[in-house]
Amino acid sequence: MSEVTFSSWIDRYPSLPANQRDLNDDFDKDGHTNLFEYAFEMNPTVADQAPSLESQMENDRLYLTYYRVRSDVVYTAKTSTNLSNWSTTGVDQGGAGLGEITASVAKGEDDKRFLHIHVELP
Ligand SMILES: [Ca+2]
Repeated sequence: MSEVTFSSWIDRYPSLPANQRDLNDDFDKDGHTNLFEYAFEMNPTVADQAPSLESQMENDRLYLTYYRVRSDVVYTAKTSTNLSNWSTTGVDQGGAGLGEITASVAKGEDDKRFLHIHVELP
């Protein structure tokens, strides 16, 4: 079984122009970089919807459930109270490995609390 890599994945889309094949390109202008589309098994040539992330607040704790697809991608849940400064402080990453992962963070004393998934290819 051969491992899928970013470059083998992007090669599945021959219609992507040569200058739109890097990690940070967004050929379909859907706001998702090619890396993000790779990490969440989206289509980089079609402006598709964001992956299904399920969030819920329970007992003053915010939970975010998502699916880790790629073994070479590092998925990190980060939290913010203002959507501009993000950190992993206090975030429970929900475990290692692939598959369904639920990250969570305590709401704390702040009025607002956000969680998102940051992806990178080391
Ligand atoms: Ca895109």
